[in-house]
Amino acid sequence: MTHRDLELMANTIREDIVKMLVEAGSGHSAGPLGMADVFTALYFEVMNHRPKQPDWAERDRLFLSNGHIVPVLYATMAHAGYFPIKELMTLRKFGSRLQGHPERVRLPGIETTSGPLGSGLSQAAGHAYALRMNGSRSRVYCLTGDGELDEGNIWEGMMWAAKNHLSNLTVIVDRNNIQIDGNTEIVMPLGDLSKKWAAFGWHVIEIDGHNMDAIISACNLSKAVTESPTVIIAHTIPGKGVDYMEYDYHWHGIPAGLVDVPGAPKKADQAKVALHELRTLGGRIRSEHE
Ligand SMILES: Cc1ncc(C[n+]2csc(CCOP(=O)(O)OP(=O)(O)O)c2C)c(N)n1
Ligand SMILES: [Mg+2]
Repeated sequence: MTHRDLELMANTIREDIVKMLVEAGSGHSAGPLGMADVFTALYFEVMNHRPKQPDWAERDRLFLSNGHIVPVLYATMAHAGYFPIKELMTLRKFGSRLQGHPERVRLPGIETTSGPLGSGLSQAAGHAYALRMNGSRSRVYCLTGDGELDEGNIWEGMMWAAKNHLSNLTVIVDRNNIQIDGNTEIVMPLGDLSKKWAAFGWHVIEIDGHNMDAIISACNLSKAVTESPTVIIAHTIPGKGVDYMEYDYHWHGIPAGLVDVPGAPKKADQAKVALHELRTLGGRIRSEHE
């Protein structure tokens, strides 16, 4: 796929995220919309995987540590061919394979159960260590939130991964500057994240998390680092693509259409406005059918 096609795929994934959350009547909007470009790059360009053979031993693994952004993972997996796209509309329904936080044993292709923040990096590091012991060439990609870095276990995992020179591990931090109740620098300042990860022994790359070339280059570069694990700090816009959601932490954990939020359309119009914006790429194309 060309990078332009990848950008369009990310936009389609954003539309599906809005639709599935509206259908569920609950769930997280900001993080999933912000990470659609990164997930598209991973599943359509970077990772070595087989959607029709999710347990393929030589696959690269994706550990979603910030489990609440799983709508973007489900939507990307469906478009990559893991399961039918129409199943996305079962999100959060009783008995569905697509729960509000991912469960490894429910849906083939999910590598770890998550939701409780802070555990995924340690799990990913352990898995990377085991792969190396087995002589595997597979890589592990671990996704974390920035607010999630407030969890102490993350920093233990960072030390352990660096100590063991886990160069087959790439962490991608969603640096969107929001968390559940506010902006990260107000709730718990993270300061200079690059310097912190570097001080813990990691190779650090900082990118614009909406720039397809930058995402793909950073992931490829991480494959060439041999002495340490790599962290990609991806600067993203929470709620990306839906103007009234962008940068606003109130959209961390609600879908369009549930509540009136200052600065947003009335709740009855939120879904329609969001989908129209995504379909017209924020007014960059004139009609939804162009
Ligand atoms: C151990 C734990 N504590 C609290 C929560 C509740 N919680 C879910 S998401 C979230 C905010 C995390 O911030 P960030 O990782 O930046 O996610 P974003 O808001 O950017 O999507 C919190 C506190 C949780 N899931 N797990
Ligand atoms: Mg965040």
